[in-house]
Amino acid sequence: MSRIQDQVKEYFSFELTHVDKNSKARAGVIRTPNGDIPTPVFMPVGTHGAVKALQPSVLEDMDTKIILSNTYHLHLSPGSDLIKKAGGLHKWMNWPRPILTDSGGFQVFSLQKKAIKEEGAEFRDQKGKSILLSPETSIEIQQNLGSDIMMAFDECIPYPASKKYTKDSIDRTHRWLDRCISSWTNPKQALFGIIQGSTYDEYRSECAEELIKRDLPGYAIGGVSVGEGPELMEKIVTYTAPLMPVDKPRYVMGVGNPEDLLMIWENGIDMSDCIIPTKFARGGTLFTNRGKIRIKHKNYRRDFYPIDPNCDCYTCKNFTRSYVKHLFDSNEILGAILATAHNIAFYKSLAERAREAILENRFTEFKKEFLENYNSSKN
Ligand code: PRF
Ligand code: ZN
Repeated sequence: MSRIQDQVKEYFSFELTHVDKNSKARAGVIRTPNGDIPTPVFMPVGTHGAVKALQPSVLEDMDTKIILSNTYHLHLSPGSDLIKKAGGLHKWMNWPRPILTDSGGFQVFSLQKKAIKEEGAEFRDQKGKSILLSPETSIEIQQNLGSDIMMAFDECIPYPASKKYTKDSIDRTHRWLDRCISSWTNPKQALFGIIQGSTYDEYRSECAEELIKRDLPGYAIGGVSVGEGPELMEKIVTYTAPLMPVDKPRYVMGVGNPEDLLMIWENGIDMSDCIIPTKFARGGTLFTNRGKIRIKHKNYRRDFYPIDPNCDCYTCKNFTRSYVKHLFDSNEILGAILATAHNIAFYKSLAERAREAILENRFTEFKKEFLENYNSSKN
């Protein structure tokens, strides 16, 4: 029997279509059993098996290619055995396209009360029951869910971290990675490794080297956007991305604002996810090509323009700012629905425009022009 790393190649692959001639930005296609994903791609977050406020048919109409869901939350409720019984997460939530699941590492480590041991991470659920999430349980849960891409169980190192803490943590994350690989039995699901290393170049290099030895289908940069600020994040991504294999997808986890996306794409990153577009939408913050707007502001009361006149989403084609503001003012859930649909469409369009620009070797100009417009109302 061949290694799982070789078996997965029959079901999962990455094609690097083009690298921009004047930057490191790249366009490609990720092929999964549930569909192809042109890159760069932004993945909307569906933590509990639902992208908040959007039904799957709406995401399909918008041609969303892939969503992210979470091991940790679905394990706590309703449990992955139940979802397996229902036929897997795709069938259960009626989303036939690719799903990436995060391993739970990040979600557990964001908790106040937890104990990190060699075995895994121990924490208590809402009822006070002790739960251990380990490399083995994380992979078992992700295989029960049946996601197209699984993430390795890692420790997302908090910022700031000492060198000693970082070294001990990455060594343990690499031992955990080997246990993840040993538990990985389904070749229709790809396993991605996660590069940690905090702000230390030498540890980012060491992690990249260790992960590449394991010959995984894809690699991620973790441990960024954890409070280090945009300058340090750019420094880490700029340093780490070139250490990642050219012929595998590169993913930055949990990023970010439109500015952050342009930065990671410029550095040759292919994938990212973030709660920003969905979470901001529900709070009434909407993205436009001329910057963010707070739709509840009184100025929009008599504003009969669309959210973004250059957006062709359902919300912008059919409703005015005045109406969407009114929905928020009256606490109508349609406000959250229309706002979320717009923000997700905005992020999708940003990734698509970036891809076109890369294919035409004008990513740098595209980025400059986008940021000029995006920041134009700040003066
Ligand atoms: N590890 C995992 N998930 C994550 C992160 C990480 O470091 C981050 C950090 N931005 C977001 N989500 N497993
Ligand atoms: Zn719109």
